[in-house]
Amino acid sequence: MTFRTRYTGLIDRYRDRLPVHDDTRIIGLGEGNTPLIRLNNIPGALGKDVDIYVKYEGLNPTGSFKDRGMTMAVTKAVEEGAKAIICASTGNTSAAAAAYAARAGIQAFVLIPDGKIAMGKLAQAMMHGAIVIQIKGNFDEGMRLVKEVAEEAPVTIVNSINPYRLQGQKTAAFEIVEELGRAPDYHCIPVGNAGNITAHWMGYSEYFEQGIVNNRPVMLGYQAEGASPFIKGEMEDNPETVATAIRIGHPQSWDKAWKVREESKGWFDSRSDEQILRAQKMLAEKEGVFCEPASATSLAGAIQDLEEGKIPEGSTIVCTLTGHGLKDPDIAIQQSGSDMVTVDADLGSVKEAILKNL
Ligand code: AN7
Repeated sequence: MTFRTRYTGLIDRYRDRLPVHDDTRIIGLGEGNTPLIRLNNIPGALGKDVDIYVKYEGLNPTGSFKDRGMTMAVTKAVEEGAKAIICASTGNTSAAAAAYAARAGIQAFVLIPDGKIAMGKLAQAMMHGAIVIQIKGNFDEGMRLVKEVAEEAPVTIVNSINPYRLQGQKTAAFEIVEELGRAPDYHCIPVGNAGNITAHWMGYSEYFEQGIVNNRPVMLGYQAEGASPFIKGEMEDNPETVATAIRIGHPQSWDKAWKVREESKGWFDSRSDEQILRAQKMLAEKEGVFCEPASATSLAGAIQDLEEGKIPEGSTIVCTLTGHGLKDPDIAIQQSGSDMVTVDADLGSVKEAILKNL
């Protein structure tokens, strides 16, 4: 019997490709190494002959892809002597910042939009001991305030404008390539601040430029219709969407993401809240994969582009599912609540409920 080496997280695994030293104290929680799940039922339901894989980033320690960047950002902040970190967040960044700060023994401050953050994410930030500052404004206003306050107080910003975040997040592309033996033809990804699409392209390009693979994917970035500055071609001030994670009108990695689109010959497009929720439900019902609404934007994107022939049959597609479905139980229950039946607590009623649904 041989035992597998214990997986200790992405910094250990990709140490040579990340800006760490031999004696760097790693602040990690075993992040990365998430499953790449081939969809068995959805392509058939769409009547399309394609291989669609979902990279289930919801299985990271705090339930989103943010852990990849946060392990790097907090490791470096601690190495540089920081006693506190700060971020603005639509929820997942604050959950990750709170957890990694707790792990490091430093203080996290998180600015969140008042009332527009999914319940699971708020619970995480509070449980991990972050100081949660709700602002009467949206993410973009919070981001502006974080940049201003970091000039006046000893706090390290861990939003994706911190370059270590993208370094950590690029490892998702490494994992995909290693598993497929090549890069996919198309990579579909939800876009908010556009840090993740930028980081993926960095990862794919690193392997490509070093001759580890000889292809790179076409990068497809999808936004929610009500929060779609990349589709409108300009920043917007009042973003609105059910997918609160990507309720962002002033993306921080604006120029970088346009460059990704150009270099990968990709495109940006938007999907309605209805399409996003339909894709989320479809993944849960047909594949057993539960992601949060923002994450399903990638699949909603791929579905319409397949239907319209923009993505040809025969393609290998990877859709990033950025966050776990349990992050936002309210939306999930609202979507599915009508599926529940309430019956009397007797055998006849329970039996009837089963037989009429078989
Ligand atoms: C589930 O947590 O910006 O395009 O403050 O939580 O890299 O911003 C979250 C972003 C997609 C968009 N899916 O990624 C935050 C935050 C989920 C997310 C995105 C986010 P970027």
